[in-house]
Amino acid sequence: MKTVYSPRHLGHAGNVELVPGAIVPAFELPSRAEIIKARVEAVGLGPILAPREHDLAAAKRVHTPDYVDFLPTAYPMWLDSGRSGTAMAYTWPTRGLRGDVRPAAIDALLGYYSFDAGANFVAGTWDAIRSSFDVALTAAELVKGGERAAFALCRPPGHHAGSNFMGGYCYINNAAVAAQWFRDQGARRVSILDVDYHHGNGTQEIFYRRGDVQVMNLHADPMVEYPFFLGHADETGEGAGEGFNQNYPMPFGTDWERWNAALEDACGRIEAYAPDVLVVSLGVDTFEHDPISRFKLVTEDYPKIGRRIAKLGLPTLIVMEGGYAVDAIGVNAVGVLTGFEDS
Ligand code: 6XA
Ligand code: ZN
Repeated sequence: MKTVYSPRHLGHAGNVELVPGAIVPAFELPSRAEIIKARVEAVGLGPILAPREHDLAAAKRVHTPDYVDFLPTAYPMWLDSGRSGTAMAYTWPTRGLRGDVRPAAIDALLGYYSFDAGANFVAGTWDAIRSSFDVALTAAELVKGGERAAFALCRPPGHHAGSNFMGGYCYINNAAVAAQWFRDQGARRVSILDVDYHHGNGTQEIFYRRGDVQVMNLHADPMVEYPFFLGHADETGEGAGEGFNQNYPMPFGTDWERWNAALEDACGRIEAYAPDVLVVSLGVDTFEHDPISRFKLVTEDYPKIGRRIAKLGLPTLIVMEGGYAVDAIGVNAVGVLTGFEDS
């Protein structure tokens, strides 16, 4: 399997994040992607390719143009306002406030275009976002060109980013952009399977009213876990999208047996939908030792995920999302890929 990777993610570093009670160094670290890349090399998964540059028009197929255009301006505006360090949102146009007026100040724009304080900017953030987008589309091209599968080693991740908002370390929704790109290239139906520990609220929101992109999401119950405000089992799509969104919220402590039952059900629905191509949002924060998550998958489970996905027999783009147990992230993420390759 070919991997697409860019070192331009490295500038998205030194970020901080707000967790209950404190501002701490962000869990979403540059070393995550470097360790996965090193593991790809160590197991000889296949060649590692640099991304080709793509027009941002592809991002504007799933995000609003004003949102995409805001992203490169955010940090320069932050500097122009006399600040340095991390640009972070702190005010949101929630219920009772005006969400229909786009404000002018960077402090307000950060909140206007986000749902939490988890998508922050430092000097290298835009370049990393841009490279992550290019990585996803370059890997999508490999799949379109006939590869059975390709791995987009995206950083930053994307599945929390919706049509006009960022959050949860995500800015451009790489998996959604790729799914739309496949549609635009002639795929009639695309399935997205999101196996990250957290609900992919952005992906759900983008395709919620569409029947041409099916979205399957396995994640921790949003009643008790981030992103809290979406991801319940009764969210099944609307209008033309009715029946094409499926959520599998699961309790803290979920182990392989329970998680695998959800995976089986999701795979059955994908088989019934019979898409032309599959996009996998791959998070390995379901791991028992993940520092911010509470599922109990073990390292031996990850190749099983890859084998089950491979059994679908679909052209498959695998897009990297979360996973914060840095010591194990390479073995676990690449375990999914080698499991796929072995079957
Ligand atoms: C909020 C947790 C952000 C989770 C990001 C993630 N502090 N999403 O892994 O998949
Ligand atoms: Zn996650």
